[in-house]
Amino acid sequence: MTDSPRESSLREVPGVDPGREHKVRVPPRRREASVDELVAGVLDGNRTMLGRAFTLVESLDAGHRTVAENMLERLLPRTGNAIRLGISGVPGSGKSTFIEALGTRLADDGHRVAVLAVDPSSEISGGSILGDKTRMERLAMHDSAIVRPSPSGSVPGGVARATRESILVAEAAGFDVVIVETVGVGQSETDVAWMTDFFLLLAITGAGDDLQGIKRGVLELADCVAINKADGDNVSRAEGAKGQLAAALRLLRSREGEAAVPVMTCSALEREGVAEIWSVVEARVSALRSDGSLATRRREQAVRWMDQAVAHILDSEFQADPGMREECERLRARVREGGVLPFRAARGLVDAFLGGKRDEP
Ligand SMILES: Nc1nc2c(ncn2[C@@H]2O[C@H](COP(=O)(O)OP(=O)(O)OP(=O)(O)O)[C@@H](O)[C@H]2O)c(=O)[nH]1
Ligand SMILES: [Mg+2]
Repeated sequence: MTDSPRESSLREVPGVDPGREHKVRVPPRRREASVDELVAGVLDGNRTMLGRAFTLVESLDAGHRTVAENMLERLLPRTGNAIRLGISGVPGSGKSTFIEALGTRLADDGHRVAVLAVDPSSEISGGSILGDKTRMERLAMHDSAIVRPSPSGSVPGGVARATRESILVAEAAGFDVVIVETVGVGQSETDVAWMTDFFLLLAITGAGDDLQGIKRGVLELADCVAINKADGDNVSRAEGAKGQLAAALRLLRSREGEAAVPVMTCSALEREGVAEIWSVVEARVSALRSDGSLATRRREQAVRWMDQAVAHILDSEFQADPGMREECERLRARVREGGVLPFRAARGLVDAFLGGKRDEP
């Protein structure tokens, strides 16, 4: 990895005393990098440029979007070569600890590992839960790894888009394992399952050997479930939960020909079972790759990405339209009073918005 030193500059500042010129050191003003510089820097694995490329794809600014899309288009031929692993689980299930254990192991073995976080709470609160406590100190310091927290203060759908694009940036920079961590909140698990090759669900046992807060819909997306914290006096509870879950999964996925979803136990803290889980991931992804279904899965993901983008673009243009904002407020008040059917009000707003668009020169 090469790091370029931050440019510092000396600028001439006219002095108060006529005839004498003072030279004052001013903080460097960061010039925006050109698409050429970004592309070259990312392909070269330059960390500074990589950071700027991530920041760029996270930006909501319309000008930045154009640069980001031009950059991504140029990087695209160099993408697609990583194993994309999505990891989710309830808060505190040990995702970050697991990624620290797996990531350092892979990096020590010669892999290049990028970790990206999807934190949908940043879209609501503007803050980033995952960013504050990544618990990946060793991995973040590793020469062959990069840990990128979730962008904060985004728009709905913005984090997912930025993460999808960040995967491409990381692949173009030569990372061969991309891990996406997400807290199990809202739409985020589905989003992550739809941007990765393998979706690993981390579970933990509750008071008994029941599993905490697993949603059926999320279970259906999982390619493997790992019951974490199988250590100390929790081992037998974890083993009990494993048996129950395996039985439940057999019922859930009883369609003929469908392979059973592996259920495993591990201790991220003690780094037990982590290598075994990675073997499952590797075997599955290479099987998908060799029979062509990985390419199919990724193409279907790309189509879904486009469909979602249409909805997001329309929504953000609608929200940004000043005329619509007033009209929305007016109709919200009427809906609140019960004076108009919500669906009819929405229809009217959309018609007005599209009508306005058509009238534009
Ligand atoms: N005993 C035990 N504790 C663990 C294990 N893995 C994680 N922990 C602990 O569980 C707590 C939460 O771990 P994190 O890795 O931050 O969990 P997380 O799922 O990333 O949490 P959020 O990002 O907040 O959703 C920490 O105190 C960890 O030390 C494990 O395998 N065994
Ligand atoms: Mg975490």
